[in-house]
Amino acid sequence: MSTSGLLKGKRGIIFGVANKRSLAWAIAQAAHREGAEIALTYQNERLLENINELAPEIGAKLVLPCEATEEKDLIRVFEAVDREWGRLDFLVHAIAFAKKEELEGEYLKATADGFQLAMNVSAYTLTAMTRIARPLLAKAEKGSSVVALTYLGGEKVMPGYNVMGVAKAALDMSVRYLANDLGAQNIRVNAISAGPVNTLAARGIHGFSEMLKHVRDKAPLKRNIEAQEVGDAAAFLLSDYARGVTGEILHVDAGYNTIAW
Ligand code: 0WE
Repeated sequence: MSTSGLLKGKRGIIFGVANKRSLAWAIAQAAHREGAEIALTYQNERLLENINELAPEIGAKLVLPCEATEEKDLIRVFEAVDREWGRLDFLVHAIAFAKKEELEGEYLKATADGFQLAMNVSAYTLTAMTRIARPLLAKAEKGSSVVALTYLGGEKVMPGYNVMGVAKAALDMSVRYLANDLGAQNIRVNAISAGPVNTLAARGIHGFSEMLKHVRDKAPLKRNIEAQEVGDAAAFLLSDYARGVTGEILHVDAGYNTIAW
């Protein structure tokens, strides 16, 4: 049940829950705790089993398949939301993909195909889904909130992040341009730049444990972050407490982004 109820009476959709370690799931749990009603999407049959286990934990009744790069899927999802709710108070984008071979070695070796795939999945989908959701987001009486997940590798060079870094740079600028387009309708658009967390998205990434240790040693808070801290920050951005915040990249990274050495 809701304790402080930051999101009481709000209805939102979250894209990108793959399993219980997903940052999207931490956001879903925080939003549920704060009293929101939540819809979830899952990418494919492979992830349906996970979602079917997780959705009941947060009382999510609307659980929809969605390949976010397919406009017809996005249209179908927001038609379903329109039928069920007739409006949308928030939308969370927690989707990224690059080919594994693009996430190691030199950026220079990026192929056109690999570059375009990372850009399309990790950056363009935010613009596409926000455009399609716009009429629903505009119906929220106290304004609505879009939150995306980004990473420091889109601001500064991180070895191996490569095409994902270029895609996150595009995502960050998309957040600002979308915020500017939608501000007049009281639709806010922000991103959370999370520090590294051991999720499915981090699995098999070369040198990831060393990176966790480096951040733990160097970050002002002298520790790594937990998924729950991303969930709590998202709850703020999705809430009316953040009503004056848009086009912002909020770093939830134990302060790591502020240090040069
Ligand atoms: O955004 C990310 C990773 C997103 C991601 C992860 C994978 C792994 C499996 C995108 N595509 C794929 N493709 C796969 O096949 N992060 C912020 C986590 C991450 O990824 C890195 C990092 C960090 C941190 C890659 C290289 C260096 C650091």
